[in-house]
Amino acid sequence: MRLYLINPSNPLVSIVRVRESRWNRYRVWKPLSLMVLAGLTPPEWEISIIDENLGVPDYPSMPLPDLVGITAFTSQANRAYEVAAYFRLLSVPIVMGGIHATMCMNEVMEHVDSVVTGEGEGIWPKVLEDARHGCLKRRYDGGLAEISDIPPARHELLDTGYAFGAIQTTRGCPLNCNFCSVTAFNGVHYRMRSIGDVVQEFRLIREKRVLVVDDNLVGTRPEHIARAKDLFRAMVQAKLKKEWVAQATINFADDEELLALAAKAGCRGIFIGFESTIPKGLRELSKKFNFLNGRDFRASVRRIQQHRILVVSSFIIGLDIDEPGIGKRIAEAASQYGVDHLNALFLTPLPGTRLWDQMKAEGRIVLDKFPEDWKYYTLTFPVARYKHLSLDGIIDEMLSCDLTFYSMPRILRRVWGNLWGRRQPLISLVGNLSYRKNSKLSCKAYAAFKRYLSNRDNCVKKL
Ligand code: B12
Ligand code: SF4
Repeated sequence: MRLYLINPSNPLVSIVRVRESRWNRYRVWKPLSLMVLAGLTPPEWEISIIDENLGVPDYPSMPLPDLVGITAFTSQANRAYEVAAYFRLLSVPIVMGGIHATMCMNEVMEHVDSVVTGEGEGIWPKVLEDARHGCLKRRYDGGLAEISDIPPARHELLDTGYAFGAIQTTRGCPLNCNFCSVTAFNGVHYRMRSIGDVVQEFRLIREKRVLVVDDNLVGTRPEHIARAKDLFRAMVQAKLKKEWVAQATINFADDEELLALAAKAGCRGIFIGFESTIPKGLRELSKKFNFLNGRDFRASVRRIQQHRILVVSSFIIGLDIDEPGIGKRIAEAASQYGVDHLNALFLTPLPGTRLWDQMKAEGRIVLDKFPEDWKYYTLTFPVARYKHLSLDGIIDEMLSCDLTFYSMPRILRRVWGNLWGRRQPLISLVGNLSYRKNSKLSCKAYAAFKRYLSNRDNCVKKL
């Protein structure tokens, strides 16, 4: 029995020609969900994982599979449906799962034979069994898996073309920000894998560099932090010699021992959602956690950097409190905090989130011709109506934010600081230049986006 597991090309990285430049490999990340599903698949299935982000294969020249499984984030949904349509014409059954299938089950059902909502661990073997007997159901629900049931991912099935391996050590996040799909998918459950399982799985990863995909690596409560320390200690003891990057909340900076252990275990970069520069903004996003106990962001960032860990910050533009000038204000705040990179994104109502419900009720979701419009749900386009910012206004704010933070003098100052602090100056330089180049490319993307809008209905007027 032949199984294709497909990650449809993603509009953000499909422009990356991975085979043309080795630097491009740093922009493509392994689809861990498919490697986990492969780990749950019995040996009678011959599995191929196809990541279209490395290049779309010539499907007609490939042997026909008995089953196709597709994963998709919302922004990949259109391409997922194209792939499904192709295989359906050939009468190959299609199963789709993942975050988009879970949040938009009815839509997905129109395009595939079978939809799996929730996590795959508890249900995928049953789906395969039904597929083998030709009796796939229209819908399966995997719910939330027992954390101990997560098998080691089949890392060896995808071992070329990527700069980073991928692993997951926890699932979910104890916080509940209104724009985030993580809690919508997982509830407020924060589940931690056994340290033994994680260390063992790290050993299966061939890449020296690894993306830890956890939404919140160290959690928020004392027991979460204690477990993170134990994990880092075990990683040091196991002499894994990996260098890794991860996501966490700003409380990562609060515990010196945690930072020292993380650095010793190989942490080289941390992605932190600052989201807004003022408490009112954080309150709007239900992320008050960031400003608890009168936090000093500059001091927090410094404490992390003292362990030679780069800090990538994320901010959101388009909050109800955001007025003209917000782009520059965010760039100035991020510079003042001293972060190494700034990743600014448009406030985007993702399906299934509280923000979606609120914006929908207020009639503010402007790009609402689905599924076509999903391709713009990458957080890099303004898809809604923003309270104080017009379409041109919010795009200008984004450009001003990026061009201010990534001006050459500021880049050189940051890289000099990294050189002085012996904090991966080369990576910092390349990262900064690549963000700078991206912001220039964004101008073209915004122009195309505006053309798309003006070619259909009166979308521009609504924005
Ligand atoms: C790692 C990650 C990335 C990596 C991508 C790695 C990759 N190639 O997959 C990077 C950094 C590149 C990235 C980028 C983006 N991401 Co991201 N990312 C994640 C993160 C943190 C982990 C994903 C992961 O690997 N999880 C581990 C696997 C094992 O879990 P899983 O994918 O849920 O799979 C399980 C089930 O869903 C199910 N399943 C999944 N697929 C299938 C398929 C079948 C057939 C079956 C049966 C079951 C099944 O079984 C699996 C095992 O239980 C998630 C948050 C999250 N917790 O999922 C956000 C998340 C998926 N990202 C999100 C977003 C918004 C983005 C960006 C748009 C943001 C941006 N501008 O940077 C981009 C766009 C990328 C794109 N593809 O279009 C949102 C997506 C929401 C949505 N509705 O689509 C999430 C949920 C985060 C959030 N805060 O809301 N991301
Ligand atoms: S802290 Fe991050 S992962 Fe957790 S709910 Fe907020 S945005 Fe989502």
